[in-house]
Amino acid sequence: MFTAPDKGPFCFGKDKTVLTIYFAAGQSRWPDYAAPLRTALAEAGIEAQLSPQCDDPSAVDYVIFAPGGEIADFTPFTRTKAVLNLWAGVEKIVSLPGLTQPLCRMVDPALTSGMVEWVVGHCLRHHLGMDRHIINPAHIWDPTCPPIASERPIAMLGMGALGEACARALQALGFPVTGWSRTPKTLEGLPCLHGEDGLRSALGCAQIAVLLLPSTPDTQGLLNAERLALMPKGAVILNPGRGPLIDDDALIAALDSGQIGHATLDVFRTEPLPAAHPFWSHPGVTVTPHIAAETRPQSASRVIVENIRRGEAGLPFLHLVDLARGY
Ligand code: NDP
Ligand code: OXD
Repeated sequence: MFTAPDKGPFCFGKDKTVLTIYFAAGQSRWPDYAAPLRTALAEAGIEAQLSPQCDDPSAVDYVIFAPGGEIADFTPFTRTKAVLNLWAGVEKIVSLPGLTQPLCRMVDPALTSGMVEWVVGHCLRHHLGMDRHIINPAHIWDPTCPPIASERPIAMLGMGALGEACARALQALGFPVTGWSRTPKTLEGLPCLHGEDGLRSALGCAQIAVLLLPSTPDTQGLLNAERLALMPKGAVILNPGRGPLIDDDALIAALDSGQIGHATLDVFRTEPLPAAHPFWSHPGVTVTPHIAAETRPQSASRVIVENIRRGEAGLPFLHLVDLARGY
């Protein structure tokens, strides 16, 4: 049986189904999520037994999940109508054994805001050359003004929920942004390319490239030596997407040669980034510890509950992952 350790099951009416929802997103997250999830369920009029414990997987209607959570095999979850991920990235889930249930990734307005702030902040750091003035031990008076935004083309690789929001925010500051995605897209006022030719063309003029692609078999090592060489000399790379998008050795070589001026990296092939990894000590690399954006319990709980509501109403789930495609 499921237990609701602190509050017990929700019961708002005698004749309604009480759903069983298993919070399998890690015990450490439960204290932050318990109240917002219960509030969102109550607001949606959904009766549920919500618990971070599960004694009977075959009785679970919905699983709330995160990588590193409690489930390594979905086979016993025979009745489960959807797995609702708290993360946007799903590469650690799509290949878990027994996952035949619909998988929904997280598109959370607060997570999107966080990503927009990280991307805009780091673009502006490089665009304005802020480091020159922040770290200036010799007190050099160099009045060179940076170009204005309209003179600094940016490539946004990945034009999904996060990429498009970041592209629009950068555009609003005046940067000419070219997007790139897997499929052709027509977006109001925002050029978006696709395919190998599109990638070459987006990189060919980009002084800053932002990687907001998922990690899939098709995107492994996407930014390799050949593609880094397409960029204007001294270009900047921002990677808040996933570590495997970049060929690490090719990036170090491009930084050493000056082809790439700087790389600000939030995600890595191995996390935490191993102490001996050359990224830590390379003067052309800024490491941030996978903090670009985080799912927030209040807003994410509403997204999760909306999907449960849709599942119960027989409506299509939002943010459904294509397991074969990997995102
Ligand atoms: P979406 O699924 O909404 O968007 C993914 C985008 O990548 C789409 O535009 C898609 O193209 C494009 N894409 C996928 N595969 C390819 C390919 N082979 N070639 C070209 N384009 C491709 O994801 P989100 O925007 O929500 O998130 C993007 C990634 O950001 C996540 O997968 C995750 O890895 C990372 N992330 C990092 C965080 C952090 O803190 N560092 C926080 C949250 C997310 P199309 O539109 O044609 O399908
Ligand atoms: C995510 C992340 O995918 O935090 O949500 O990286």
